Amino acid sequence: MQLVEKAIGRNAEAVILAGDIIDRRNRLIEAFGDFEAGVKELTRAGIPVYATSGNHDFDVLPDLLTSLSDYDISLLGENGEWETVQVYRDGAPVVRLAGWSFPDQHVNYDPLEKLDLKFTDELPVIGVLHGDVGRANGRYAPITSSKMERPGYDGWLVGHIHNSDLPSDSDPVVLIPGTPQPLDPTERGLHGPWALTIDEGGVTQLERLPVANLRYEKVTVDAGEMNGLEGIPKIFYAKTEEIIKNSVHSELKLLVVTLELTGRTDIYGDLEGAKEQLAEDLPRESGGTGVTVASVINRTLPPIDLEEVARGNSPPAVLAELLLKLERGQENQIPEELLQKSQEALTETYYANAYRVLRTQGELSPPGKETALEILERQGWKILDCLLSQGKT
Ligand SMILES: [Mn+2]
Repeated sequence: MQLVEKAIGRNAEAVILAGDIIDRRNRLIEAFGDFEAGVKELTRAGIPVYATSGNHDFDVLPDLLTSLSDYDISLLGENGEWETVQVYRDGAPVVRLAGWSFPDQHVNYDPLEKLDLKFTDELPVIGVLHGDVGRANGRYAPITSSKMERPGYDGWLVGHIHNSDLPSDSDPVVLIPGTPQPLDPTERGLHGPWALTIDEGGVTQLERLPVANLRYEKVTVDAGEMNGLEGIPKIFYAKTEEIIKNSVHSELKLLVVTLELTGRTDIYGDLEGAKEQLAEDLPRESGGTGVTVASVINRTLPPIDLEEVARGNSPPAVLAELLLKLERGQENQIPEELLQKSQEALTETYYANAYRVLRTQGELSPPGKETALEILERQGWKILDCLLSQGKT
C-alpha cells in the first residue's frame, strides 16, 4: 500500500513489477486482497500496472490477472514470447516497454537470445524480465550481461535477486530492484521500490524509495577495550541509531540485528555465557522503530599471548602450539587424527534425526574441513582459557 501511495503521490506513468510477486507455494491467499486493493487504487488514479512473471509465479500470475480483468493491469510477454507496449503521458506515448515472462518454473536459456522486437518509433525502450543477471547458465533464466547492450534499448529492469543492485559500469542501465521487503536475515541493507525518470535520451534518474518497514542488519561491537559487559549497550545503541537515522525516509518499524562481538578481551569468558542475556536485554523501542536481536555471535578471543604460552611442554603449551598453527593456516601440521575425529563428530550431528527436515529441504549443507577447523579453533581457545585460569588460582 505504501508503494501505491508513492506511485500516486509522484504521479507515475506506470507501475512495473518484474516477477515473483506471488509465491506459488502458498498460493497468494493472504496477499491477494492487498494486491487487488492496490491495483484497484492505481487504476482509479489512472496508473497502469505492467507485470512479468517469474519462476515462482509463472502459472499463478496469469491466472490472477485474469481475475483482475476489470483493472488496468497486464502481463507482458506471456509464455516467454517477447511483447512490447507503449506507456503514455497525457495521451501521448513516451516510453516503450519490452517484456518477457517466465513460461515455466525452470528456464535454462538466456531469454535475450529470443528477443527480436522491431520498433517503428523513436521512443526510449526499457526491457523488463525476470532472471539471473550475469550468469552463464542455470535454471532461472541466466542472462548474459553483454546481451543487454543492444541498439535501441535504454535500460533494463530485472527481477529475481532479492537484494537490489545497480551495477555502475553497465550501459545501458541495468537495475535489479530487489524485493520491497527483506525476506530473511541475510537480506541486509535497504529494500523498497525504485522510481525511474525517463526522457527521450533514456533513463535520466534512478531513485530508491525505501518504504520497507523491516530491515535486517549486522552490528559489530569491538569488545577489545572493555572490562565489563556494561560497555556493550552504549555502542550497540549508537550503531543501531545510526542505521535508523539513515533509514529516515523508510517508515522503518522493525530493525532485526545480528550482533557480532569481536576483539581480544578479558571478558571473553563472560561474553560466552552472556549471549542469551544480551539478546534478551538489548531490544528496545527507538522513536517508533523496534530494535530486536536475532542472535549474538561471540568472535572475541581471550587476551592470551599464544607464542608466550606455547613455550615448554605443559598441556597449555601444546594446545597453544596447535592454535598457532590453526591461526597461521598450517592445516597440514594439524594431527590427522584430531581433524578426522572433529569431522566425524560434525558429520554425526549433521545426520542426526533432529536435523532431518532442514537437511532434506537443502537448508543445511554437510560439514566440510573448513567448518571442522573453525570449530577446533574456537573450542581450543575455550579450553586454553580454562586451563590458564585454573593454573592462576
Ligand atoms: Mn525468481
